[in-house]
Amino acid sequence: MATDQRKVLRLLEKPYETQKSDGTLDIGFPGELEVTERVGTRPPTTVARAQLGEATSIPRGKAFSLFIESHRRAAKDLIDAFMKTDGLQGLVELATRAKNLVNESLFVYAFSYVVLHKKDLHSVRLPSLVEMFPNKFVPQEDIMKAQIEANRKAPDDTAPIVIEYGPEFASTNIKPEHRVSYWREDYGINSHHWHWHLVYPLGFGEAPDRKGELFFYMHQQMLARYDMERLSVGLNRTEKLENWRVPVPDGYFSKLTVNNTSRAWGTRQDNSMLMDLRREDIGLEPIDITDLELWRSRIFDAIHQGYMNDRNGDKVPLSDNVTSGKRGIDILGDAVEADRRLSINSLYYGDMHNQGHLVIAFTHDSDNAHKEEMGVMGDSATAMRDPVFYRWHKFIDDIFQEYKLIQQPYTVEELSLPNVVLERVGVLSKEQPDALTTGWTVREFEAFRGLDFNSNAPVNLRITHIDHSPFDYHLQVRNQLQTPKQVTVRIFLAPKFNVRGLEMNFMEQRLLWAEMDKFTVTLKPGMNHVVQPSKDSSITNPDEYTFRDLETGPQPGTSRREFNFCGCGWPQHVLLPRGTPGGMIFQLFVMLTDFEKDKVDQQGNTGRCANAVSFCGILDSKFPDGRPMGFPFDRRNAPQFQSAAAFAEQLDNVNLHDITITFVASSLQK
Ligand code: CUO
Repeated sequence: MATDQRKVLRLLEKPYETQKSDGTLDIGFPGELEVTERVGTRPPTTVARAQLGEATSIPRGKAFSLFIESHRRAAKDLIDAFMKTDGLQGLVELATRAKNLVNESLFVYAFSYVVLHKKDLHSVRLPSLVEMFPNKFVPQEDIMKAQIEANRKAPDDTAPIVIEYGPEFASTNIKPEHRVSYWREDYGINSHHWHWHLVYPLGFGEAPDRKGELFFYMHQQMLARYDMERLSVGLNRTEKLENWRVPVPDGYFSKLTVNNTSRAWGTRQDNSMLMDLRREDIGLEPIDITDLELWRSRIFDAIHQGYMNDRNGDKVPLSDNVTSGKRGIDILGDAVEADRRLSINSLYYGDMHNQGHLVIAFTHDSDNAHKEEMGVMGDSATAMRDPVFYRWHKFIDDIFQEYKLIQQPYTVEELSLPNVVLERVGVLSKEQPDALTTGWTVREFEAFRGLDFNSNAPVNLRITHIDHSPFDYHLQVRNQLQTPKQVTVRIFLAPKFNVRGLEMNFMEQRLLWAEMDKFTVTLKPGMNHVVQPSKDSSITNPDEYTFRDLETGPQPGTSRREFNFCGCGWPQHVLLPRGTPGGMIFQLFVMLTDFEKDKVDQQGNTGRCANAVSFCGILDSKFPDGRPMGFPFDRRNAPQFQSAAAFAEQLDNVNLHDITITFVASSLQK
């Protein structure tokens, strides 16, 4: 591994330890704002308060939250300081000093952002978040046990200490919601969510293309997948959290810590009330439940009136049928999330989604009477563990759906593709047609780089998680033209039956369709057999890179897709819903569209971080599909399409096919 890369990666290790470099850097105590020290043979330098701006305003050891405006300003200032440095050497020097001064989670977030965006660092890949912050994934009790074992070890005993973590440790199964805790607490799902909010930051950096729309779509797709998982274990679909004046039935106890020692995340008892929030101690403006209600009402007014009011009082129409400028869903996404920099009028439409996260994260101590830390809903690396995350986001999604349902249904012309017939589709796994398998598997991470144990023995984290056997999609397509034809293949999956065992009409099934893959293929005249491996999905990452992977470097034969890995992307191991032990029937919906109409003009395209484009876009480039995200399920159906089956019956370019997913309640034989 190149020395430069090693220096950068070192800064992401041991986040809670005061940084020492080659034994010559002794930076004083955490929190010191002006320090003078010697780095190797270089002359003493000073980190001035002004250089880091507001970055030092968040105390070390406390939670850092992207949902808090003042924390976002701190992130912006730290990122600006890092981006302004001259060359790699300058960055490493400043970051080494800043690491001891700023909040640990803020540091890793800001430094990771810089790794993705600074030109000198394009060859550096980020290691797994699990290895940087094991405490955000594994209960404190298990980390403490490992610490005790490390303390007892003889200095020459270098046998690894293993921390086991898996679905059976997470909860009791007494409450129905616990049936899906293995999914909510999955390391890959939570680290994807952290990376997504790193790639799509609020309030700084160049605004990515269609950011508001992707905020809507990526979160809607995670809800679709969560509901598929719920149906797999016999639970109803997620109910939106829309009445904020009644108790929230499900509590949550993460058992995780904010730092590596004893500072616990806040917990939420069952049947807690949401309260007006008064936490000036962490830099929050006061928030009332009434504020949320007022913003909601203004946003719904805007949707029903068909326009939003900007700061000058001008009407900005909301429509998805735009030929230039932003689609309505994009404007709405920026206003609801809310990105104050991009919101059409943040004073009027407020900060709905972010403030909701915070109100929920502080139900247990809304006025700092107990001096408690926020709950996991405050951190994008942990929020998806809590059942209320999905109920809150279901409410947020409901706003977007209210808008989507007043858009004109797609016409037959928009949906069809003349002269191309999708004759057959199916999947093949281990030579079994249309029968897929899920089960448990084990992955090991090196945890010692994220922990501050004083031990010579490595500490490994052994996580049991859901996975599936790989499979291929097979498509039989007839191109009736005399010339080759480039098409976009769109593959979705949804359960065939609802929780009562009945087949669903289009509207009931609409929000359950999960995108599985989207790719471009050139059809030769006549019959074509298209094969696409599941591991190449447009939403997933290859397995996360660990520190060890990065040290050993890319393996021979590393694909372009793996090379492009930047952290954001749905984990490959949860690509499939779990299914049932007896085999659960799902429907595969495959649609071909005209690439000429879908394609997007990319200028100055770097093509970086392009492995999970449907969820994460391409870094510094346009979103590569010109259709509204979620097409064709983002709108209500035209009268002639009462079900997904009606699409397949009436359109030659669509095919619907039943497949079975069987959950083997044991180790998966891949
Ligand atoms: Cu991803 Cu609410 O946006 O967490």
